Amino acid sequence: MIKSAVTVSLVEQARKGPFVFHEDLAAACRAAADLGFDAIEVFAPSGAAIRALPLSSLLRDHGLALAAVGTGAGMIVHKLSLCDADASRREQAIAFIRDIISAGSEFGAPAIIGSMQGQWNDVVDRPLATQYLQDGLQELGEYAGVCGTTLNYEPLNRYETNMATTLAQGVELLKPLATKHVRLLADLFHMNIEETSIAGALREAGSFVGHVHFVDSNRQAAGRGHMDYLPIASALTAIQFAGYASAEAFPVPDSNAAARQTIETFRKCFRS
Ligand code: LER
Ligand code: MN
Repeated sequence: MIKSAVTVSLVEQARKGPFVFHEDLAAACRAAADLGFDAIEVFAPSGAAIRALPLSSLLRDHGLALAAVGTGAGMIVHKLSLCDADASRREQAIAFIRDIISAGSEFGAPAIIGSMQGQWNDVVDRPLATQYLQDGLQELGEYAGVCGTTLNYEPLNRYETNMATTLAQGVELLKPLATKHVRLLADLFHMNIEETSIAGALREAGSFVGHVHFVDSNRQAAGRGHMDYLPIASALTAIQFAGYASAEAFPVPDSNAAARQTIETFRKCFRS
């Protein structure tokens, strides 16, 4: 059964980012539980920052799970990426992500690699960047397996990456890897920009889909844009997706209203 989640960002530099809740983890957990969400997804500054949170007690007290942990602070705050031309910077990127994988795994949560995948450029051409990214995903996927969790690789739209922008390109990137612990994150906002058919792309990617960012065409809460959710919900059901549909959306008009709108759309899609 598909489960619901809502994002909470604890990264100061991502204050204007597409996260439903910002800063106050306790308030976010209370609101998520009141609305009936199954889980929260946390975007934190680092693995150490995750360990320093009162996450166990908040999750337990509110009957919530941890759906996933984001790694984007590595890019936003430290400008680290898996495609960096400098080997020591790539190593720092790997170390940063490993620590988040480890911290998330203590709660059974996978980590997400979105912006930290990086981009190819004049210095690191596309084949070399692809090699660096695959090497990084292989190492980090193996590590996720050792930690008893998985890793979700997220294709992004063309304005955020020039690596994989569609699920099919994501599958192409992951297929040669020896590790089977890396799966795809299907973010409906990015897919709305890049895919010919969102439902078709989900069906094609099938069991590679490990996590969904559940959001509308305008990156607002599901139900506040012009996304056609019916074929998307049918595709996710058809591929027997049993992970999280996690609301990664702007807090418009405010966090609580965005969360409420999301769970209403989620129930229409997956619980009726
Ligand atoms: C970035 O646009 C995004 O969708 C995030 O999930 C990546 O960390
Ligand atoms: Mn996303």
